[in-house]
Amino acid sequence: MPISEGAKAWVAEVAALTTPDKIVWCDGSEEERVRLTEEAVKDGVLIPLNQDKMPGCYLHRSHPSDVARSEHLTFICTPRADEAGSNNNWMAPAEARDKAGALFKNSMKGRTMYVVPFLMGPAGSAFSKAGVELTDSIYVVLNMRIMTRMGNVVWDHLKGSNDFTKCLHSLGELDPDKRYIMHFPQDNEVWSIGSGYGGNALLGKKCLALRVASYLGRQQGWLAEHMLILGVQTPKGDLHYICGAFPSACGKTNLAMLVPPKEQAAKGYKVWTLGDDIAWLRPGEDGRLWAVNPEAGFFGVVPGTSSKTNPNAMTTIAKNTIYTNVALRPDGTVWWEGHDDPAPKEALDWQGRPWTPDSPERAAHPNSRFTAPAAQCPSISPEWENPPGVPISAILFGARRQRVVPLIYQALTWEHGVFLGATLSSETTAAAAGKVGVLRRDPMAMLPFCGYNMADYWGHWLKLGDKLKSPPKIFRVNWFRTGENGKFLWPGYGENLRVLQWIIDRCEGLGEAEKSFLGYIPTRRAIDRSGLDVSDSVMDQLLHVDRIDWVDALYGQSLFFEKFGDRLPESIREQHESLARRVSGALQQFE
Ligand code: GTP
Ligand code: SPV
Ligand code: MN
Repeated sequence: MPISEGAKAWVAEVAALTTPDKIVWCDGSEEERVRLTEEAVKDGVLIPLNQDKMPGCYLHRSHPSDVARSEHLTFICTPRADEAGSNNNWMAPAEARDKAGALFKNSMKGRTMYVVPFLMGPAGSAFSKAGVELTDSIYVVLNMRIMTRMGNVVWDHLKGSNDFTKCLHSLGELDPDKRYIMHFPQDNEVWSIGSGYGGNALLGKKCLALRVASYLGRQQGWLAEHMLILGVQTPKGDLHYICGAFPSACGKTNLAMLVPPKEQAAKGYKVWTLGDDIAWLRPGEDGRLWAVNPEAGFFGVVPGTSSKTNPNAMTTIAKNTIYTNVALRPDGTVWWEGHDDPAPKEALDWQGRPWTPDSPERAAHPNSRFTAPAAQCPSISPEWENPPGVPISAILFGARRQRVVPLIYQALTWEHGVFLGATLSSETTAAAAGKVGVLRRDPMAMLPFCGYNMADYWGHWLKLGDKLKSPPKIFRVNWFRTGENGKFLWPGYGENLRVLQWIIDRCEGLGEAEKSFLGYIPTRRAIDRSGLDVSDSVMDQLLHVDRIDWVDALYGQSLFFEKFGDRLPESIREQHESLARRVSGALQQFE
């Protein structure tokens, strides 16, 4: 198919503003990948790794001030501030275009502008969305090639239409003081300048597939979520698909690629991977909720990845992978904290500086990442590119909470489940610039990614539930509870399947539970611990809920909800009040 006319006109317009030396239209071919990779190596953007040990793998080092998403420089630029809500930074569209426009002026002088057509979702699917990213970063092009369906496939998909998201990106000066990530959802447009890092620069990911898509989803009756998608095959042969929303660096990739522990594998459990970061959800004609992964690759956290924690990821990233900000060993292979191998005697750290095990700093950046094709994952589901997606049995909301939140509990109803999502809070991680380990509210793990007012978003969740004859059951999970010694109580990773087993039991009307003031909590014996070294007392600590803690939590929830004023859906207010009543009832019983 010919290139859409709207794309040609827009490219000319942007070229006039940014004045690149050269314009390259990307076609997505293998020949193009080889040529661009060679160029990136020549320019020092990519360092080839040991091609015998790691075929097709390269290392990229970011600017040290550009290693995570910049949430404080990310704006939703809707005509009115209340459309963006207190969950977003807002700027008036005209002001945003002026501010960023001034930075884009001549920003590509002396550089090449790449035209990167890309699809979020499989080609030919009515649910897929097209985008065109104009960028002066060859690293962005090569990453987009892995993370999306990139190239001529897009023009075929569009069939001449101009229905694509305009994604404008320039590295600018890579100066945090001259950096903006601006979203104009009403215009289906994103402008990003001054950063080359993942979520700030690969505009198909968080910018299109979450912020813009969530805005469109509200208008069109679907949801764009920060969720993994996995399938669990039970010994009976049934398949249950599960989505999980966990904040950044809280375990989505690991859960999505879970390898069953020996005991469970022997019983006949099998886990399939469909997506590790983003899910688009729609009600199906059968009254169930269906999920599609719009991405084609994984942009995953490297540190902590090993054959012990995530063997499927280790296989996935053994070839054709771009590593960002990890350490380089003398033999041209990479290393990071938590790698299978012990610390190398000498290496170059993520900034290319000599490093030894005695160095005070970490060898790999805590937010170092791999970019790898999803198709390389050994557990990739045969259904992962199925245009209508897969039907969802359960939705998990998970986060990092050292205290207060038990390992697992189940919501009483869909409305209560939406409330569990709305009150999700987590200790911050290195995935966004800022302090690590600070507790913050992160509703549905979407605080940094919801393209409109969060109160309206909760309303949209509630309305969508009304359309579902068989809504997924909703659960809250927490792999990160710690004991007195500060160590994690739950072994996590593959052993999380034991928690999924209870979740599936509950979906099938089984699974022993006690009704607590929080929701349904499994009895100690309802979690399968066969072959696992977790004592009864540790299990009790994991499942314990403390009433005083929840009096405190209720107060924090009120303060948070106040920020949304009258827009807060009545049903969320009711859920909060009924939790308060249940907690105080529990307190009276306690006294
Ligand atoms: P984003 O890509 O930022 O959205 O992150 P993610 O949610 O996919 O998180 P990921 O699976 O990459 O995990 C982040 C960190 O949490 C890694 O360092 C993991 O080793 C660690 N982690 C993941 N699952 C578990 C678990 O079950 N228990 C413990 N203790 N740590 C875990
Ligand atoms: C996250 O931070 O949630 C990520 C990485 O998945 S990024 O693409 O930078 O958003
Ligand atoms: Mn993420």
